[in-house]
Amino acid sequence: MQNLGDWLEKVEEIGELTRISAEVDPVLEMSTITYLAGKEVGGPTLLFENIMGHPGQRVLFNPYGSSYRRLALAIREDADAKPIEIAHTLAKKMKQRIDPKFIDGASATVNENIETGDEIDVTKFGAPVMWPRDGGAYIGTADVVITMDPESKRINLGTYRQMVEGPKQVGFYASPGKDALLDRELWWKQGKPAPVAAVYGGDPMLFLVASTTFPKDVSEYEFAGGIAGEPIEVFKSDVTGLTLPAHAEIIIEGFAYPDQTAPEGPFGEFQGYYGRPGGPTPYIEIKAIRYRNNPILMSALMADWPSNECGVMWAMAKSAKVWNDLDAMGVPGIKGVWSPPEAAGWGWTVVSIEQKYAGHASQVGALAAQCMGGAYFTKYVVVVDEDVDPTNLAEVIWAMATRSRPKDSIDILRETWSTYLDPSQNPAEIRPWGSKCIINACKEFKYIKEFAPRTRLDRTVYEKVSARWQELGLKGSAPEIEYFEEDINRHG
Ligand SMILES: Cc1cc2nc3c(=O)[nH]c(=O)nc-3n(C[C@H](O)[C@H](O)[C@H](O)COP(=O)(O)O)c2cc1C
Ligand SMILES: [Mn+2]
Repeated sequence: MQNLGDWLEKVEEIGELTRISAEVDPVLEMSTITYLAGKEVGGPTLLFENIMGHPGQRVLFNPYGSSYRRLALAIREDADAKPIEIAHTLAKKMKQRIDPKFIDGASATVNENIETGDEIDVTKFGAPVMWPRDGGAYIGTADVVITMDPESKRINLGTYRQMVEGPKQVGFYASPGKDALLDRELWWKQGKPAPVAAVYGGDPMLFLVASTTFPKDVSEYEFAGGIAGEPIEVFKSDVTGLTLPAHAEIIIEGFAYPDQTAPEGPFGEFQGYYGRPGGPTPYIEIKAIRYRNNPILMSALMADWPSNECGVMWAMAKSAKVWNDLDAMGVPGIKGVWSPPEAAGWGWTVVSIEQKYAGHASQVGALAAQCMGGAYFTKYVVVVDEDVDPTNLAEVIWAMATRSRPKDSIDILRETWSTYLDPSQNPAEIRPWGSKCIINACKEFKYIKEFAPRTRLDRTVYEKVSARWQELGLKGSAPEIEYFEEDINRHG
C-alpha cells in the first residue's frame, strides 16, 4: 500500500468515506461543508467529485479528520485498535528507519501525465479557499514539500502551506528554523535557486511524517519507510534532481529564487485563528507538473476541534514522540502518554504513571513538558495515576478534581518554546515565547497508603452482571473494567 487509492479503499470499507457528487464551489463552500460535517467526532473524510469550474478534478478533504481509525489504517495498523495502542505502536514504528527504494521514473504512476512550459497551469486543480479572510486559494495544506540540503544531499519532507499566486506560481511559506527554510537558504548562499517540489496528495502516511518534526540530518523518507514496514518507492526527477514519491497523485516542481517574494496569506490556522497578517513571502516558480490520471488533490482544513485536520494527526504524532523521549531518558512506570486532540493537537500532554518513588510524578511532569517531542507550544501537562485513562478527558478532569491540591500540585515554567501562532501572546511582538503549567493530579505519594480507597466493583459480581447484560435488557455489552476491589492494595 503506497498510494492514496489503496488507503481510500480501506477507508470506504469501514464506512468513513463520503463521496460528494453534487457540484460544490471551491471558494468557501467545500471548506464550509468540511467544517460542518467534521463537527461529528469520527466523521468521514469527504471526496468532492464535482468541483464548480474545474471539471474532471477531485478534492479529498481532511483525510484523518477526527478519526483514529483512518490514522490507524494509514500507519498500517488495525482500524479497531484503541487510540492509546495506536499511539504506542506509532511510537515504536518511529524508532525504525528504512531507506527509500529508487524505481525507474517511467514506472512511477505520478508520471502518467507530465506538463512543462506553456502547459503548466496549477489553477486547474480546483484548490479551495478555506476561510473568509484567507489571502487566496490554498493548494498546499495536506501536502509534502520536498527540499534538499545542497551539501549533504539529505532530502527533507515537510508540510508547509502553499497559496496559489498564478498559473506557474505558488507561495512557499516556512517558519524560522523549519528544515525547508534552512535548505532553501543554503542554496541561496551558494547563489543558486533552490529546487523544491510539492506533493498535493498521495499516501496520507507521508503527510503525517512531513508534518512531524524529525532530526534535521535524517530524511523523513527513512522514517516513513519504518512506519510502512517497507521502503517508500521513489524516483529521481530530471527537472530538479529531487527524490520524489513514485505513487503520488499530483507533484509540482520548480525553483525558489533568492530575494524574490510575492504577497502571501493571511491563512486560518490549526489553532482556529488567523495567524500572522499577509506578507511578502518566497514562492516556487513551477517548471513541471506531474499527475496520475484523474488525480485527487488532498486538502487539510485548519479549524477548531473536531473539524481540524491537525487534531488527531498531531495528537498521535506528539503522543508517540513524547513516549519515545521519556523511554529514551529511562523514566520508569510510564503507562500511557496522550496529547488530547481537543487541545489544538499540541496544547496539552497527559501522562499516566505507576508512581514508584517520592518525586516521580513531578519529575515526569517536568520532563514531558520540556523534552523535544513535547516542549513546543504545549501549555498544560497533567500527570495522572495508572488507574486513570489519559485518553479519557472525563477521567483526567476527575483526577484533577479529586487528587490534585492546587496549592502544592501546580508548577509554572516561564519563557518556554512556543509559536508565532499562539493568539494568547500579546502584543504579537512578544511572540514566540510561551509558558507552561504542570499539574500533578496523582494521589499524594507521601500518603499513598492512606489515600481514601477508590470505590471499585467486586470482580465476581461484575462478571455475573456482564453475563446477564442482555437478559437485563441493556444494550451492547458491559463496559470493560480494568481494576476491581481485589486490586485495591496494588492500585488504590
Ligand atoms: C496542514 C499543515 C500546514 C502547515 N503549514 C506550515 C507552514 O505553512 N509553515 C511552517 O513552517 N510549518 C507548517 N506546518 C508545520 C510543519 O509541517 C511541521 O513543523 C513540520 O515538522 C515541518 O517539517 P520539518 O520539521 O522537516 O521542517 C504545517 C503543518 C500542517 C499539518
Ligand atoms: Mn525535517
